[in-house]
Amino acid sequence: MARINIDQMRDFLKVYFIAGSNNSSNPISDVLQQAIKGGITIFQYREKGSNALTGEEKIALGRELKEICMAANIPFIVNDDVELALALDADGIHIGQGDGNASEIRHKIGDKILGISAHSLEEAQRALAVGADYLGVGPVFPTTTKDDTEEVCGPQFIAQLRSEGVEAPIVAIGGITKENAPEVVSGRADGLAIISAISKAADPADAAKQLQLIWE
Ligand code: FQP
Ligand code: MG
Repeated sequence: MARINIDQMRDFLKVYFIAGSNNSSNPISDVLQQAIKGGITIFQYREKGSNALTGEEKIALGRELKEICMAANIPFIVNDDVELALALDADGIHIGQGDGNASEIRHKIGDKILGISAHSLEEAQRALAVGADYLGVGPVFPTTTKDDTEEVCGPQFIAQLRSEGVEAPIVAIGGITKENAPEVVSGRADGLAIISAISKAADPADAAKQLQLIWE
């Protein structure tokens, strides 16, 4: 298999749902299935934070969520854990700036999708130089899901990266809702990465649908 094509990557990023077992009071496999019905285009398994599963339980849930994604034909990405991504034969991995040597990780995963978080032009350029298929940029708005985030950059930071010549696929992350998503689209992101606005929605299918409609 060859590396993913840029246009296909852009399409997959449109509605990027990220979640783990602690992001909903309902079983996350149910939430994922509803989100898929609503039209999410890619999923990241992020099992992290308070009460997160570890060991065999983390692997078992990953296997279950991967099966759901496979059946729905959407890519299954693993957050941080390269060994888990390989063990589950995930479609890809997402890493941040503190998650290890990106170049070594690109080597380990072969042609799987590699997403890298970037908070500056330099980080973006370095990520692309070592073989990132897409960039995660944010937080574009304040978020409560994660407490160790960088400063809020605003959706205009993505527009700035574009004007500085970054043409690679970019997904925006952090505090995105259906209300503020249009600003993110105007900032020329290729996609919206969402945790809470889907996982904690009363109706995750409808929440995903509303976000997907922004691209229509
Ligand atoms: N962008 C994306 C994506 N996914 C992420 N998980 C992050 C950014 C954040 O390592 P990181 O990555 O800074 O924090 P954590 O590992 O706690 O998530 F682009 F996919 F939307
Ligand atoms: Mg990380």
